[in-house]
Amino acid sequence: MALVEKGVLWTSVFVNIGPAFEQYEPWYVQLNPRMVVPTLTIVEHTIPQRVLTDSASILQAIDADFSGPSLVPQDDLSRHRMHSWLDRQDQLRLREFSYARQPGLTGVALRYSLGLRRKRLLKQRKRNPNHAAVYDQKLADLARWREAVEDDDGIAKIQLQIQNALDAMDRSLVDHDFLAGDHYSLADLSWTAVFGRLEHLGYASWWTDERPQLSRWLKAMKARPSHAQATNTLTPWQGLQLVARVIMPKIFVVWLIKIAIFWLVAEAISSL
Ligand SMILES: N[C@@H](CCC(=O)N[C@@H](CS)C(=O)NCC(=O)O)C(=O)O
Repeated sequence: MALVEKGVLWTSVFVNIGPAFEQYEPWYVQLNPRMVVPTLTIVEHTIPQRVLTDSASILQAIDADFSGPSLVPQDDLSRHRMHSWLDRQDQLRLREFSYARQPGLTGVALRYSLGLRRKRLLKQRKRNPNHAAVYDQKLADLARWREAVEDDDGIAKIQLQIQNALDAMDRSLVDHDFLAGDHYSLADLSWTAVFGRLEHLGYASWWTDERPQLSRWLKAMKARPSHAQATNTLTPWQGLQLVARVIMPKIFVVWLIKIAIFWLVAEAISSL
């Protein structure tokens, strides 16, 4: 969204963070040793290629590096407000919250995937000993992540932090059109993405049934052309294809082994 707002030419590379776990492949680890999305590679003719990780840093670099409308307020008070909203977003453990609270079968699959992730990381560590240290860090991160998902009190605390932030936003939006003040900024951008995640988890009533200012603000954010151009929602069919592409070859191999065993047993019996 920030790239669209700035009028920068960009292309997206789809990284399947589950079930294919492409973020653990060595090519991605080299770009982003924390093995998370997003990652931004800035390719320009005039400056050497730069790789940026962590959304708050990515957003600030996009604003600083490219011309186009400024996404950082000029006055000190608004700039301070913007940074405090960015920090508040950065501190939320949204990944843990999402994995714990994702409803339905998707939720079951996501939580189950945490065990598969460990196996995949151990495999990648063995295959790529030159990256062993970063794989160890990721394994430690994964252990904390799994612990957090199972800790109901901890997840309830994250929920409270989110709801407190929403209350504060709703109050500040009484006097201003945007989170940092009277101008659209990186704070609006970054929190719009959080609302996308909360909506996906089924918490839209947190701003449709209560917090009217927030509801008005989010409608305006979603009406910006950058929202439609930058969000890419998978249809259920595309989601199914994504999972099938990873699972089907495995099922095929298992069936091949079963048929081979059956054939060997049948051969052994007939030769008796
Ligand atoms: N603070 C980081 C958080 C990134 C993050 O947690 N990304 C998750 C999205 S669910 C991810 O890539 N998870 C994959 C993994 O940890 O294996 C940022 O904003 O860039």
